[in-house]
Amino acid sequence: MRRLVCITAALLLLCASCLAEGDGGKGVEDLNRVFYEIFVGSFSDSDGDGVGDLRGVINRMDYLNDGDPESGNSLGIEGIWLTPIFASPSYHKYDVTDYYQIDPAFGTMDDLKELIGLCHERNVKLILDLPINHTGAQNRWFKNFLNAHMMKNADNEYYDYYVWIPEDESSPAGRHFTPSKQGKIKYESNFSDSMPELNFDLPAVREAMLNVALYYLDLGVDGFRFDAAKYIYLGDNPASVDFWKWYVGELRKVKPDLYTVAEVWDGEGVIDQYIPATNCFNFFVSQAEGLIAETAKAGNVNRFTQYIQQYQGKIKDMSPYAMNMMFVSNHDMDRASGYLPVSNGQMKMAANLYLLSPGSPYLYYGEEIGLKGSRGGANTDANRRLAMLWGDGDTVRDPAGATYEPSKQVSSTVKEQIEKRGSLFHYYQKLLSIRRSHPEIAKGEYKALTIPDSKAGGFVATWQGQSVAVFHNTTTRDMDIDLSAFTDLTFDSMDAFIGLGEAYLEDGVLALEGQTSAVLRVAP
Ligand SMILES: [Ca+2]
Ligand SMILES: [Ca+2]
Repeated sequence: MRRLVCITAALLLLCASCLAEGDGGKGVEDLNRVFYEIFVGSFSDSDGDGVGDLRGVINRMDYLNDGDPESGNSLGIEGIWLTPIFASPSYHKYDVTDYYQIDPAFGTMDDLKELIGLCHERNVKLILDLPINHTGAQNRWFKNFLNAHMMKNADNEYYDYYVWIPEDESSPAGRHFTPSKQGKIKYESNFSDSMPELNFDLPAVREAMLNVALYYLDLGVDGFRFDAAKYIYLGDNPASVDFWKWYVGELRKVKPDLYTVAEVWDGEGVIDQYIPATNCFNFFVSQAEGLIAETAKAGNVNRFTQYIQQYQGKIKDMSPYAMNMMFVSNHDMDRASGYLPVSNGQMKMAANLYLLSPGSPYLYYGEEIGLKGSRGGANTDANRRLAMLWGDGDTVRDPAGATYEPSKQVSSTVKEQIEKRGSLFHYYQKLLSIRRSHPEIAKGEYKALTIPDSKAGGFVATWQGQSVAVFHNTTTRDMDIDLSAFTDLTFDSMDAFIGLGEAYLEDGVLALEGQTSAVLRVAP
């Protein structure tokens, strides 16, 4: 009897901690994970038709995360973002025909369930890309909408499902409307004529889109990446922000530890408006001209660490769920290895800077092998979404329309890089391992350790009473850094270093070679 009471008490305690997860963002620490963006059609092909698919992702789970952090056989990512997988006529699938069907080229609902199960066995979160601002023109909802207008049936439930104006009315400034032969109307289509924009003033539309997300949460996914989040009401940020506050709030009611990240591709001031509603990608630091690349190219690390400290403080004041979500490139951008050469160490320094930072950073598939691809003269996004180079007979092919010159592609495949010591793959693997074994970096309280008159810099991160410090030297010059000159902290030991050179700690002086980062244990 006594034993039973103990078990009951333990269960009660467990439940209490479950509830606390979603209470005021307490569970957010577990979400500070490295995510890996998979452009599904270009990743891995399981059935020989040349198109990547969900079974392909399942087959590659050991590569991504084999569930054993000590094995050294996998990259060690902690979350996966799948670009859209719903039925759609395009290769990119951002124009959805049916939100309740997996595109047949990508697999089945059972495949998705299997992938979710596999991820969760290995403590990997899985999020789906949710393009809900617009549907595809093949969507049944849009067909019903056009029919309702053709029949002039204003009572039809789909009559106002999409944003429309009479054909003789001119489009509001800055917005694009497409004339429809059916029904003498023009429908809003800011992205493409084949991507009609839903009318989120209609409660039925909000409910329909909420149900889509609830369906997949029920299936077990951990959250979503929200496509085109600022276009819900084009040019009206407060109305779009209110929408996401409501939407995420409803989802969090059923899943307190929900993970969300929105694409608000804009300046920091606009992104800031959305943070109280949902976490957002940090576009400010990404791409060739972003702060990560700038700092990686022998830039001043102190400017970077001061920015992170300021940004962390700012977003945490805005939301208890806030996380800094940094990345260098994604499927809409030129590949990072084009402007951060692997050969001169700049790609590695960029990785050090943002992956040894707090929050939930992203890798775009292939970055870990230096995969290349840019829009180029052909002006096609397909070049930014080229087939993963497995080198082991995987039949995945470049998407339709890709024109990237194969001779410009990285020569070394996944298979070759796994077999080769010192490859970029092994570099990323080691970097993620360092991050994982120092949870203070991802989850901790961040404080910049500014080094006066130096381009080298660092920070201290404290979590659960433990502190580590990270220092970066992005220049090619070796440095001796007298730590006592700028901090009262005592450093116990050198825990790890990673980069082109080495690092040593002796008598309070950190010898940090060029293009190298060091992780030091701070005395309590
Ligand atoms: Ca396939
Ligand atoms: Ca819209």
